[in-house]
Amino acid sequence: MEPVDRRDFIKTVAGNAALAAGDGRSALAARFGPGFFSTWGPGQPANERAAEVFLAGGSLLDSVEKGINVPENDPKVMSVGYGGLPNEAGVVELDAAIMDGTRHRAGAVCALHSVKNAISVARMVLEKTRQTTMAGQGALRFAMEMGFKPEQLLTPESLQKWLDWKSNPQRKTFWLDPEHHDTIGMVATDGEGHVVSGCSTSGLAWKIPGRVGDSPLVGCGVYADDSVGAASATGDGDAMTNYCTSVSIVHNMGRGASPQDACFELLRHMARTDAKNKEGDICVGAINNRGEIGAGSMNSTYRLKYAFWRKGESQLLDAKALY
Ligand code: SD4
Repeated sequence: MEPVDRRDFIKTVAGNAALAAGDGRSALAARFGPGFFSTWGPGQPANERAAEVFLAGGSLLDSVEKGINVPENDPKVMSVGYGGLPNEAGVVELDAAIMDGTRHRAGAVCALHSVKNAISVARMVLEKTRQTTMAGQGALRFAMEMGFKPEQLLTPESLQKWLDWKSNPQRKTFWLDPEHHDTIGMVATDGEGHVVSGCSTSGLAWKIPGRVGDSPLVGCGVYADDSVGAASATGDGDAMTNYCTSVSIVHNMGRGASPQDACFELLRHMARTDAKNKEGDICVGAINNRGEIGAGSMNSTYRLKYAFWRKGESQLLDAKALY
């Protein structure tokens, strides 16, 4: 499928088609090629890193994990990892999950503090345990056991923003800031029918401590099934969790919808069941096991930008909005 909208097309070269096609994988891979889709602007360097890892022979899971590490490590991305805006109490609490469409299994961490690469801790949950989701202090303890080092995730900038918020008597105790929606949701295929979904976020700025959003929840922020495809979501996790967005989109695709139609079907369902959702910050993206992609925003006020990498072409595009 062609990307849904070519306005704001930004093209950078991060390899070339020959590289993608000539990496020794199957003829099918050469035809469709691997594809990496990520939410928001910081998704573009994340895709490029994921593609680099993949083309160097890494697994799709490695590629998605390493790609997501890019915004996690970037202090300028204020809703993921290091430099992410903190909760009400000034603590950066991270949510992340990664799902393998072949094993139909995920690893996830919720409300993890002091470790910036939440997606890598989630990957360890997937690879080293028989559990799926770990939260809070237990997740931190697990991360320490896995060799992650604790560090301060507040940067001078995010600390200052929190102090400004804290000292404002009119402050909202819980709010969505469209400026700071950079949560990375990445869906990817190897071009041979394997799909992975990953998501990492510091969640909503100034959230109530302990709050868990949609990002680390299997079926909400991530879902991947090699027999169909993969999906992810970004925006108001409290609204989206109630609709199990990612699994709904994958099931829509399973019933024959294109990734684009599958995203819009979910958005329409949310709008039908609760009219307030029409004004909601709700964005989704999907890829099927043939490498076709789709992306949708509920409305044009909060419109998703998404990054897509295929055959050495790295693009940043606007998703279509339903309203
Ligand atoms: C959350 N869905 O914690 C996340 C926030 C997000 O872009 O996606 N921001 O609700």
